[in-house]
Amino acid sequence: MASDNKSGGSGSGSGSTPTAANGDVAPPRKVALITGITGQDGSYLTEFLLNKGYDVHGLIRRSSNFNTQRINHIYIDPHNAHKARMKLHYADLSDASSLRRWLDTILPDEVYNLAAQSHVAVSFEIPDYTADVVATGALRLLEAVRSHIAATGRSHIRYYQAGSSEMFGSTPPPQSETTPFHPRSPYAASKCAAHWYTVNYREAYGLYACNGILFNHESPRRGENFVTRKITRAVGRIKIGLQRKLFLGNLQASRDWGFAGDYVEAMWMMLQQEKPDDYVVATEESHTVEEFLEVAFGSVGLNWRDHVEIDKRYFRPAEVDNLKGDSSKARKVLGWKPKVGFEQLVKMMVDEDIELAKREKVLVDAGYMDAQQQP
Ligand code: NDP
Ligand code: GDR
Repeated sequence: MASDNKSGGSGSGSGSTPTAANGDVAPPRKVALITGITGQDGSYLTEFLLNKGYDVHGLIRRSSNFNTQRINHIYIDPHNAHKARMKLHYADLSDASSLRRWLDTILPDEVYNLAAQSHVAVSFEIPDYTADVVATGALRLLEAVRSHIAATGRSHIRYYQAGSSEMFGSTPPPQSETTPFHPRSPYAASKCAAHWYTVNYREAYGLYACNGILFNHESPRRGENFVTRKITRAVGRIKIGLQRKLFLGNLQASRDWGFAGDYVEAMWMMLQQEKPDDYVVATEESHTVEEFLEVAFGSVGLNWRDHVEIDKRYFRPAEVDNLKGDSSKARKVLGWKPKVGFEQLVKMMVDEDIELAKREKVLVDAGYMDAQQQP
């Protein structure tokens, strides 16, 4: 995919108007704008919205390597204008002018703010940058939406903010919409700021803006330095003979892990309600990292204790010990519930990573890749 094809594509305006098979003119398609479209959730949300008949515009940031691996399978060259319903544009949450410009060009009906420096441990290393993107970035986008509405009168726009269970931090479970926040990292504190900016824009300007407070959600597309994917990648590579050891930090932390594909549906559901509100999205089941290891290694007949070593480097200056959501409001009001359970999720990830490791092995055996190389 050439980078020239990604940038500068003009927006489709307020949704292109498809013609039905019988010649009738169908209502214009809804238009969604997604920040963080190249991330795990962005890729699932794009698939979900395209299936719902939306035109999807994604903001991507410039990087020295292509960063669109997770959406390449749904990308159609914009020169095929009648077929391409996902379009990509360069922007950055640290660049307010780019956000306003694309809003004015794309004229979205729904805006999903998924972009973030989303790694908790890394946020201790780059706290200033994390706050700029996660907290102030959300404020920049809210302000761009507010000023876009003021200039155009397009007050029907709806905004989704990707909030996190990390905001609860050290407050004990079960955590619901009424549980006090006690963030334990620069990332979590920044997400709290973004949460309150969103509430404030709703109260101050009447913006239709929702906070989704999502607990951990994983998939075969999860970034490889989050613990679940780090484990399933290692299981695949160990099983196929490409790796022997896996170095991890705190195995006693508990997380409420769900499947990302289920969670993006909840984001969309929030924006379809009559009134904007905030919702916790969770499976209501919690497991330790050690339990994840048991199931993941056990699923391919391996004993994790033979392979895992503890490395202090992966411990955090402040840990979040125990997260378990109470998502009764989302279940009642939105009618949402998770479809994929814990064991099914782990198996899905292990199965995909075994296949990936097999492909890597072909490259290693052919001399195209070093076995030690972690792609
Ligand atoms: P990822 O880390 O997979 O994706 C983050 C996305 O943000 C990527 O597309 C990344 O681009 C983009 N991004 C990073 N910095 C910037 C920037 N300065 N400007 C524009 N884009 C940027 O995260 P997930 O998909 O897992 O999560 C989506 C959102 O939900 C995040 O906000 C995350 O904090 C939040 N969240 C995630 C949960 C989870 O369990 N997954 C749970 C709760 C909240 P690039 O591809 O170039 O890196
Ligand atoms: P988390 O996810 O911090 O919950 O944030 P992560 O997978 O990074 O950590 C979960 C738990 O595992 C422990 N852990 C390790 N973590 C990593 N990354 N690497 C290790 O080697 C390791 N060993 C043990 C951690 O200490 C932690 O307790 C994710 C992100 O997606 C956030 O963006 C999101 O907001 C929250 O989930 C909800």
